[in-house]
Amino acid sequence: MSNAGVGRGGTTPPERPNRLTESFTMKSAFPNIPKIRFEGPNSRNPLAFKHYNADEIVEGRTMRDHLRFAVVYWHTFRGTGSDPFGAGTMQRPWDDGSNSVANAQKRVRAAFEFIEKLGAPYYCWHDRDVAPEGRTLAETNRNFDAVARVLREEQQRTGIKLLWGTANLFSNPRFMHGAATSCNADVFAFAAAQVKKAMEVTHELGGEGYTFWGGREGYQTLLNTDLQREQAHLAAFLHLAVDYKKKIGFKGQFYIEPKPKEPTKHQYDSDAAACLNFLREHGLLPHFKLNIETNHATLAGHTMQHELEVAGTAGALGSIDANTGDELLGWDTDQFPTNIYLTTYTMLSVLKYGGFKTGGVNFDAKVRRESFEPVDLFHAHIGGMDAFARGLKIAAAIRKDGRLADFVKQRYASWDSGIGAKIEAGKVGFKELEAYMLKKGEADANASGRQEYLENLINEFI
Ligand code: XUL
Ligand code: CO
Repeated sequence: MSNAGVGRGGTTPPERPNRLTESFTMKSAFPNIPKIRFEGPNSRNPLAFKHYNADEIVEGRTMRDHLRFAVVYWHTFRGTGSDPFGAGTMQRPWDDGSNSVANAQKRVRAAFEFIEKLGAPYYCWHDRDVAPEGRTLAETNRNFDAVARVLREEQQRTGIKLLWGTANLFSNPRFMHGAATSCNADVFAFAAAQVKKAMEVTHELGGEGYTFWGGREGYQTLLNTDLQREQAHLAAFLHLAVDYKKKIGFKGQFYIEPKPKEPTKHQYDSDAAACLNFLREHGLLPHFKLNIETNHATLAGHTMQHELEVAGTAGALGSIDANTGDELLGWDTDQFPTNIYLTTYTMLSVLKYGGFKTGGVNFDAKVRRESFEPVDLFHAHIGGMDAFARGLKIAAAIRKDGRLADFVKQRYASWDSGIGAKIEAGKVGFKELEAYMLKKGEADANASGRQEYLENLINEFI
């Protein structure tokens, strides 16, 4: 009973929204919305792709395989639109608002109808997004199993796959001091039991990865925090997860998702460099890759491109959470990505490091509180997918053109022979370098960095 409000040709004006009280009686959750198709850049249909053409080949691979789009369960099917100043606004006629298992199962059908119509090959969840918590851990696990059965059915029916699963270790008040880094050892044990179960369900559903984001693994004040002990506990927790992964034969990729703050003042997984250092220090690097999120990068004072390059040069670029922040707001607004420069730079880095293997472009993004109709979910995802398709095509064109890569190669030409090659090969020490420079008297002249030329070059392709 969703009023899509927008016809195929895009000429129908939006109808009046459904009232929130209207009960969901129809079989389809999105009855007025067709399967989203590629219509090309001249289409004016808001429910069509202008650039994402799943079967189109770019650099020898289909767009579908390059981008591996995923829909998140948490924002898209559990987001209510509430904020600290007001109640939820979202119209979700398929959802009765209750915390029952039956409602959770019904919601799965709506979710898969959405993902199928959109044509995204993957989805992602937290354990608590898909199934309600019970009074005890045992009851919670039973709820999870009951909903996972429906998830499996819908995966089989549609061919949609699980990109990664994760455990929500931050919403329940028991996690107020963190999960693996809690001062309360029982909470560590609870978190371990929860991750064990979430890994099992991910494995059962054929998940291609499993993500650890340190929700409250950090501190609000150092006055009450034993930083050394908390970080050691986090490392121990991740080692236990690696051990359990082997025990159950789960072959999916483990990811760490950096974020500097929110909900805590400081999170231990604050940015890509901090995560890599932590993983290396604790012997975990071979078992993890990074899941880089745009809005987390900017909260850390970095660009997405910076975080991707830091992960990529370490051989640890695994997946991305695609969204964007707001330049004027200093928090995690999780908006859908529409900026073509952002998607171009993102895809330039992704292609440079060999493309996604187990990861993909996961829309960890939410529609605005004011965009409360079901059709807004389609507009948001279509826009994000088209923005990434354009980013992919532009990045491939820049790579084919070759001027950018040639410029960078040429910029470092002094390292390809002579003294530069000797330094890189480790053949000279300070003594030899001094002798070299005493003989030469002055360094060769510098060349321009040509930033403006390069920015113009990028614009030739946008
Ligand atoms: C929070 C965030 C999470 C992770 C998964 O900012 O990005 O949703 O992606 O826990
Ligand atoms: Co995320």
